[in-house]
Amino acid sequence: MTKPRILQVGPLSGSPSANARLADAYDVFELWKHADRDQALAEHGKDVVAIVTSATLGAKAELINALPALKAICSWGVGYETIDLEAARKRGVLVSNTPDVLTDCVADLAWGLLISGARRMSLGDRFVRAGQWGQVHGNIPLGTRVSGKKLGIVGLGRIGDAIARRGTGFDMEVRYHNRRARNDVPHGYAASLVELAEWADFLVVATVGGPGTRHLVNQAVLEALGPKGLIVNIARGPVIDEAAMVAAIQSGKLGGAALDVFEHEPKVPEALKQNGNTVLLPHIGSATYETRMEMENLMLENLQAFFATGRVVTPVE
Ligand code: 8YV
Repeated sequence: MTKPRILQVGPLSGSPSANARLADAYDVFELWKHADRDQALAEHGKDVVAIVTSATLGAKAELINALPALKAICSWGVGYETIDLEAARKRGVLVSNTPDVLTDCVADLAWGLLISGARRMSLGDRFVRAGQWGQVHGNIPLGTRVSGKKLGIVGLGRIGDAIARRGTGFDMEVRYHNRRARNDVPHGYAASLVELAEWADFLVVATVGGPGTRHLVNQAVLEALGPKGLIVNIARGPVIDEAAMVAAIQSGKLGGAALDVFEHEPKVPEALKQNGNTVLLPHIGSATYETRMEMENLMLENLQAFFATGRVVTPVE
């Protein structure tokens, strides 16, 4: 039996076995291996029915429109701001992502960042490794208590909910900012993000990315969070105005930042690396063996369901 033809935008290197499983079940056109993309698309793109991509790799209109037989885009990841949904809709192309399976791990990492930032765990780790413990007078600067504090969440969706749930275990009061208030949660709603930041000790960014949320966390929000406040971001880098964040940290108007995502990944501003009040991770929110395996399985299930039934299991709507 001939294998269905798919286009893979790039290697899914953070997935345990996705590349091998795709190659096993499908006739894969490996786009990233071609130096001249346009020529490769013209030559090999005619019978491609589905694209496999990721939140990072995306699928632009130019790619979607270069594939005349395209019917589905199956992405490995929950975020889809890099996929041109409008171009897909116009062509009647289905789009799927991998929601839910990564929620717990991303929420866990948000808490790891929060505690690490507040309790200066990264700084302490660097201090010990540098052999400074016992070599210098004193120790690292005192941290901030976590339990019983005020937790602000920007974007109370699936991941925001999971972060909030963990907050109750730390005896925290939780409030959130969304475009609209939710009537199914016990947490307080702040219509103004500046007001939420003024109130919060810790502000965790868990909203979707894309043009609608770009620089939502701006200078005013960061300064409202204040010299004792900590910003945590496990969502998308561009949600925070990174230049404003660097300036606020450097001037002491913002207490600290614990970040898994950056505005221009993989570039991280030198000023953030040099500052002792930051925790910096390389976008690893979903990067556990279990979650990456579940993301891989769900992406493959979507693809399989599409070829078997013409529908996907977890459509982006
Ligand atoms: C992925 C993510 O690591 O799912 C998402 O939206 O940001 C992460 O889980 C990565 O972006 C996949 O490319």
